Amino acid sequence: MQEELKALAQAILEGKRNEAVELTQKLVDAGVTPKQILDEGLIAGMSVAGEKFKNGEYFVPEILVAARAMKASMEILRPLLVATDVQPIGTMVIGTVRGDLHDIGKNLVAMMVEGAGFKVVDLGVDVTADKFVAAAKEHSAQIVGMSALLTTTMTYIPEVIKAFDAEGLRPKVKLIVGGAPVTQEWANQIGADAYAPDAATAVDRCKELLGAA
Ligand code: B1M
Repeated sequence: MQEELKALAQAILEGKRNEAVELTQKLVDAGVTPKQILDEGLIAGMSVAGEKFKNGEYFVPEILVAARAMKASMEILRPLLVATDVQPIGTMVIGTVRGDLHDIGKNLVAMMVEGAGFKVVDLGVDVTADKFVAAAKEHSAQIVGMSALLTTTMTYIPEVIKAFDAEGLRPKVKLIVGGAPVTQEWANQIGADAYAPDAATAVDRCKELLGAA
């Protein structure tokens, strides 16, 4: 089944959704564990896609189709993973902040972080500080991600950070920020724990933050 696992990683990398779904089902039927299919098929494929994105070999459309293929395969694996109690490497709550309806970049980050083995709770767009805090508590998230695409909404991010401070959650929950107008310098200034300029780097930062959470 090693060949099929490699083929699955390749199908994810190339964004071939139907092929990825077929191979995932074939591997499940052959008795390969959901964990192995996740690690050596889906995550392996998404990691290479992430590297290519960072190197400038892949652009947003390629990442989107790869993530879509991964999501389709995950539909098959998710119930099996739950049944076998495979633990995610961490939990991230993510959303686009209040007043902001842009979600393409946030979705990419969510998909890639999920592809790296995290459980991701996506709160959608126009998310208030209260909602971020409540979801972080409910899901015992180690990481909360905030996305903002407008100069008028990025200013809400410090409000969310203040809410986490006020709840005394900062030692347990690490906050990562991103979106076109957000910079590393600004992230430092507002006291965020991490900043990522793109979805692939967000995966690296989230893994680093897990060590700190
Ligand atoms: Co809007 N929009 N938009 N828009 N829009 C921008 C952002 C804008 C730069 C266009 C422009 O004027 N040139 C401008 C903002 C100007 C500013 O604030 N400085 C703008 C504006 C003004 C507006 C409206 C106000 C327009 C109006 O109605 N007058 C309005 C606002 C609505 C609202 O949110 N309240 C609006 C509406 C819309 C649409 C609904 C039409 C649509 C959004 C559809 C959707 O998202 N479902 C839209 C779009 C598509 C854009 C542009 C064209 C593209 C954004 C995008 O999806 N990029 C954008 C111009 C542009 O960027 N060229 C623009 C692709 C995406 C993959 O990149 O989101 O940057 P991005 O995400 C990257 C990184 O930033 C990072 O990783 C991602 C992937 O690598 N990243 C993170 C993102 N979030 C992260 C979180 C992290 C880490 C990394 O950690 C948690």
